[in-house]
Amino acid sequence: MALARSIAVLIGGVGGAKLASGLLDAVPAERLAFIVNTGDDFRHLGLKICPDLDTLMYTLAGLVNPVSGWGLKDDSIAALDFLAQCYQVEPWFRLGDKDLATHLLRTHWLNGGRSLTEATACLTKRLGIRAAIFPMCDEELPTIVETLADGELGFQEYFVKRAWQPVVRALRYENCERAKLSPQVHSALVNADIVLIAPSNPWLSIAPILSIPGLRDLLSQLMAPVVAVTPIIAGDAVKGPTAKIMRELGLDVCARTVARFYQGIISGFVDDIRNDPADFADLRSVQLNTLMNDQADKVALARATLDWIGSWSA
Ligand code: FO1
Repeated sequence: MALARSIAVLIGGVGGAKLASGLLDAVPAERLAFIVNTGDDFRHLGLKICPDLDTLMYTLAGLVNPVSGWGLKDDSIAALDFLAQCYQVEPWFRLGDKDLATHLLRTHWLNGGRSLTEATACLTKRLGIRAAIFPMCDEELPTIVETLADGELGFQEYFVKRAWQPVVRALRYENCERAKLSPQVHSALVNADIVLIAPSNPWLSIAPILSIPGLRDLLSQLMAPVVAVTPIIAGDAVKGPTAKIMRELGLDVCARTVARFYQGIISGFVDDIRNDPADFADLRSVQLNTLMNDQADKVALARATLDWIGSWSA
């Protein structure tokens, strides 16, 4: 029965968190382990900010801002306004007042010697989240965006400050050769009955995770099905720069390109019903509604994906 299986999910930002929310309604929380991109992390005003970890934490805790998909609902920006008005600090990265509490506590714990894995476990426990949330690694592994006209940009400078407008020439996952697979991530993967790759941006959110030495090999050797869900629907991304980046990297904006990107590590691919039926070579594939407009869509996609994978062994 699909519902009793252990599921590990490689995941990035807002798009991935939607599927995570569906999975939480479809599977007992204790069976879920999320392995989260930290390539977007940075230090800002002395605080350690982990956007993808926080987006997932807030989503699973039912606290996320439903409009933006990141940050907290019912938050204010009095601190940011005061910084701008009194201290002339440009408020380009919107940190809400309540959200600041998370960054303060995490930074305090990291400064006190806890690892990011430990700090994340403490935060999630206190937020009442029963699913496991692991940063992809404990080392800092910042994504660097090489742009055509503006040189190298840090991820948030590219994504937020420059509103992902600079043309991308290449992406680098700095320090990746020094990153280590944590025991928690290793154990979540080897004990999973199913590994999912969320419909997150493959180049910005999933590639940093895959750049950790040993992770690709581990995934390719697992007996469990490894299944990716398309982030491309009808030639475009639902939100964010996935399609734009694909074009800038000279790639065809279609689900097959994404499946090819995961070649060697996935055994199945969930395509969208709106996409032209494609030949995914030796991969198992299915077309489902991957557009998640509301909670019912999220749960339906989670259930249909797990049922489809469950049917492989029937
Ligand atoms: N995204 C924005 O587009 N603008 C922001 O000002 C912004 C602030 C922010 C603060 C905390 C946080 O956890 C996330 C925040 N994000 C913001 C989202 C985030 O930077 C991106 O969505 C991800 O890094 C991409 O996955």
